[in-house]
Amino acid sequence: MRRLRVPSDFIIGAATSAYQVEGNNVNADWWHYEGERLPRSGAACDFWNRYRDDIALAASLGLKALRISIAWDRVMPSEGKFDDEAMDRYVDMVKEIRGHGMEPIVTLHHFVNPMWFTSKGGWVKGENVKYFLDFAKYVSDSLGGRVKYWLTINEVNLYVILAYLLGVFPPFVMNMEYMWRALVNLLRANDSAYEVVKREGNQVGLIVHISPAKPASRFSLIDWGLAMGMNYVLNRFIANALAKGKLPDWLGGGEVGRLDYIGLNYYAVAKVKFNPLTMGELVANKQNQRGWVIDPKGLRWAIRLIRRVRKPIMITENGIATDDDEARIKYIRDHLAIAIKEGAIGYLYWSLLDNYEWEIGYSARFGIIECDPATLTRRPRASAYFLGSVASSGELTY
Ligand code: IFM
Repeated sequence: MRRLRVPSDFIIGAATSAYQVEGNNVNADWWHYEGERLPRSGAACDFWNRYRDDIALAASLGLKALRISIAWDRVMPSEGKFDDEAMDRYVDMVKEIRGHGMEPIVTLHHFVNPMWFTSKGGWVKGENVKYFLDFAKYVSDSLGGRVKYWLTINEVNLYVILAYLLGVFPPFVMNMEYMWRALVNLLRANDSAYEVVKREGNQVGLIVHISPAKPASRFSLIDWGLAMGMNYVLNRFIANALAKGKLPDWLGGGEVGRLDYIGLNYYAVAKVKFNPLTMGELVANKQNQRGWVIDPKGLRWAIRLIRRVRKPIMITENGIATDDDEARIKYIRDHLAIAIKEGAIGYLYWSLLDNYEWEIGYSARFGIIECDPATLTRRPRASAYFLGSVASSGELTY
């Protein structure tokens, strides 16, 4: 085993998102489609009521940061209306995180929109961006200077693929043109939200999801072609746009990419295989309940790709869905070592708790803390103590 010193300013913690842990986000577009096209989330982890205990538990493990998101659907349940009580609870969450000596890292948009926003045409309409900015301003005014690390939009590049190209997430659109339109609007929303949230001393970032695509068979030209296509649409387009700070002319041009640091979410590589029925599919790996192919070297590739943006990189998500906690510890060791060696500024494991994993419900367990979906009992796994001890000792053996 080798030893690695964790730089003293390197942030180690865990990540969550509002919809996946809070429960009963009844004004969200996602909630609207549950039961019909999506699994029910119900009370999720009931973080909305239990956050104080969860934050205390995270801190007791030794973690130094907790990433949360603010549910737009809760603080703006209908158009033009703000729910101050809901916002007060987020203010309290941030105070609790700080009070326990951890760094709060706050995301404004994590996949979910208020239903009223989606009914107005959602992200494909440029004129709707203003609603998000009203929300960003309200949140920024309410949280004031309590938050240093902000993240405007989670996985901007993957979200548009899931919601507007593959039709897996609401509003279930399968249209390439809509996907690009939504991406442009979200990137513009990021830039404007940056202006709204930016204050002296804070850091405002944007999150991208990078998953290097590889051909399932090195001997198949068609697999190579599919992998190249996926690398462009998912990985290279966003890296290039942010590195150049502008959109290509075919998307209308214009500056994009206002950010102080970049959040990088990396989980696995994508092995792409031709399938005559669906065109392409991803090869599944049984080691991961999500089926993703684990390869820590992919994180190095992702960091090097995103380095072109010339901004500090924080690993804002990295995780494995498994019941084999030894495998989770190995996963964390391997990826955290790469993150440190490649000069990232932080590493947030996904996720603090087993939670609602979108279109597959509660069947993927990413948590370092087990959360029983029936009883909501929390039980830290060995991986939680492992990550906490690295964070507090400043030393990683790998
Ligand atoms: O659960 C999600 C999270 O919401 C966004 N990034 C990927 C995670 C695992 O699928």
